[in-house]
Amino acid sequence: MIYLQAFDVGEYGLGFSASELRSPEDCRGSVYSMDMVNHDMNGKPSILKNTLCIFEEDSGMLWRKMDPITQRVVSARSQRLVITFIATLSNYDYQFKWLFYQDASIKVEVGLSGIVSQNLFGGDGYQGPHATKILPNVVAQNHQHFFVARLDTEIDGNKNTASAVDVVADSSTYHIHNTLILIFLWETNACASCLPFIPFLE
Ligand SMILES: [Cu+2]
Repeated sequence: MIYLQAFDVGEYGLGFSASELRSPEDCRGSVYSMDMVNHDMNGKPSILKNTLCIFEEDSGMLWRKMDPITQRVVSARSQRLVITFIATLSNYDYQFKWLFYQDASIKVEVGLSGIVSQNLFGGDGYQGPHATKILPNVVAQNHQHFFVARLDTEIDGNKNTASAVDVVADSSTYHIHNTLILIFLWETNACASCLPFIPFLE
């Protein structure tokens, strides 16, 4: 196989690289472990033993309220459901966690740990902005990792509407950017800008 670029997920195969999970280091508490069904390089199904685990864990405070008059406090902890697997790709272990909360929010966490990616460097060695020299002829190149997830939830069927709520300045003249609830008819409508005061791109 020829690797054109270091697309870890697409070229190495994230599913192929799933590693067996071990409790309690990888998954804590009351753990439900599962095998994953994957496919091999020829498209044939293969079983990856004990590579997916499901468990619950504390995730901070769900809500709290103190009555200022009576000084009574009522609070509740949040439990989140974790579905996780770990893929070992060369020098890294990637942990993927899908997190389901009691307030109906869903999050994805991706974590990497391991050792730095290294290259040999000839001559007198490297001194420059593109890598860190870690031994006389060995460098760890500077690079980034990007993770992109696309959610197609289909909760309760396909008649759902995706929307976002944003707080914008009031104005006497109507403008789309003053709308508090934005309905997304197309995926591109959901693009958001990181710049302040420009809540959504059209
Ligand atoms: Cu890397």
